[in-house]
Amino acid sequence: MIPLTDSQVTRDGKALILAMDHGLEHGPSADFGSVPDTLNPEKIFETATHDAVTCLAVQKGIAETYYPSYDDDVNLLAKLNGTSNLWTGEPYSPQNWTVDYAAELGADAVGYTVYSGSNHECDMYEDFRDIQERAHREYDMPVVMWSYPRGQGLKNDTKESVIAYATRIALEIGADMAKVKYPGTRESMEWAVKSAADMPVVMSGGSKTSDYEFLSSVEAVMDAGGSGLAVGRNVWQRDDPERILDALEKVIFEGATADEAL
Ligand code: FBP
Repeated sequence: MIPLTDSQVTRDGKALILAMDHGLEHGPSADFGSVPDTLNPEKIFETATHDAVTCLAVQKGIAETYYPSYDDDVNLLAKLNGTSNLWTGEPYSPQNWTVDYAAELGADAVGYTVYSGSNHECDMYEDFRDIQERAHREYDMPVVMWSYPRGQGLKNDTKESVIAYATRIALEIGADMAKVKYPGTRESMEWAVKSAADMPVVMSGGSKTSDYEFLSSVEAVMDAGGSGLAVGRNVWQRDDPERILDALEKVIFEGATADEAL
């Protein structure tokens, strides 16, 4: 495991990863319809220059075109795989670019989604093995796993035992950080963090909620020993992303409560 206590993915061992791969994962109408300005990736890169953001997770086409103008101000997390929701089979997320190409574009870290529990689990573990070994051996580059158990055999993909399993899988197959869905309570998150031993765990933002509800879940994650957040819609679907980033900075890096941060 590559220690992330002081890296370009984290600040003081904590992370606020801004994610913007939703155009691929969900399509523009689903996530950008209410905020059409954000269709232009430039807008997200501007948002990612906020001090609170430790790195920006994007797909290859976006990194190739927009990252060169921001490489001094933004750390790049290359999200190497991704799938559209036009795919209706068992969950699978194909690799769209290589570790080598991500490194060439200046990536500081790579990200990979693994759907444990899917009928394609074996293929995804093999894909993950190759990228993890290449990232570690050749580039000393951390690998963040979007660890999302899902598939036809899984009824509830956010229950405590599933999220703890998700963090443990990430640890055991070699991730340096796991990004998991919030299991709903501080106690459940604590179990997920413990299950990951020394590997940092961050919460996945999810669909947009109220300021208070969102910040309270981030507060609970930090109280549970989590290392921060990887978030998309709960930041850039807001009218004022700066304001929520100011508040997140207080909760994640300064230990404030949701009430104090607001
Ligand atoms: P959000 O904070 O908007 O949920 O983004 C995090 C993320 O993991 C994105 O990287 C990805 O596009 C999306 O969630 C996938 O969500 P799902 O697979 O649940 O539809």
